[in-house]
Amino acid sequence: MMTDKVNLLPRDGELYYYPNYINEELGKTIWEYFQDYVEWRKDTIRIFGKTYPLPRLQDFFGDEEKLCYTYSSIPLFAKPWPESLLRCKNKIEHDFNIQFNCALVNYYRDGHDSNGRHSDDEPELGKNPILASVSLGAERKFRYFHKTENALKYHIMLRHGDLLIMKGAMQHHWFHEIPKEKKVKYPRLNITFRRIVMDTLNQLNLMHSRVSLKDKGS
Ligand SMILES: O=C(O)CCC(=O)C(=O)O
Repeated sequence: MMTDKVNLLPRDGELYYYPNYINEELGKTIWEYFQDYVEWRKDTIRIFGKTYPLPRLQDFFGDEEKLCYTYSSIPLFAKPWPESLLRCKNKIEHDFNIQFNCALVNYYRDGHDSNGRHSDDEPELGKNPILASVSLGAERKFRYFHKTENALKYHIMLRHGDLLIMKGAMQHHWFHEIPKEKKVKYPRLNITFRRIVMDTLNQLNLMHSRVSLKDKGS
């Protein structure tokens, strides 16, 4: 299925677009689950020494609680999969022959919410991570920029049911973002399925515990 698509990146990575990939029934089930969801995390970010609420709601789900994903210095421990996300994960795994063990869910309440320029290059995702990103709800702009070639900047409009697959060296060489679009009045849900490499996570945890033992003078 992946081979019949054109790579949207001219170089240094791979990005594939599957419009309308999620069927009406599955999209509706996921959407309704998160409309009633009240356990969103209340995370903050620090910009130039000041603390602000994250400009979106988010939560993190996965195969086991010890899966921890550290994103913008925020440690996220996995909650158990809601049934609808598991169905969605199984479908993508089957269609693309890939395996995921967790997903970050972002909820953009309206066009004032956003996701700043970043790449998903955390060490626990391994060297060239594959991410499957599902969009539901309001249409929003997904911008992507090459990290060193300023002329290489593009965008794609993501609509209800669309899927993006990011892979290869994309996270090393490209940033992506969801900019604010103040005219957007409706919410949007985004789910990025990921695979945390357990060996790397264990090594990172070991390093962290050594550092904190040193801090305590042990
Ligand atoms: O909302 C999106 O489409 C992008 C989400 C994203 O960049 C992320 O979760 O890292």
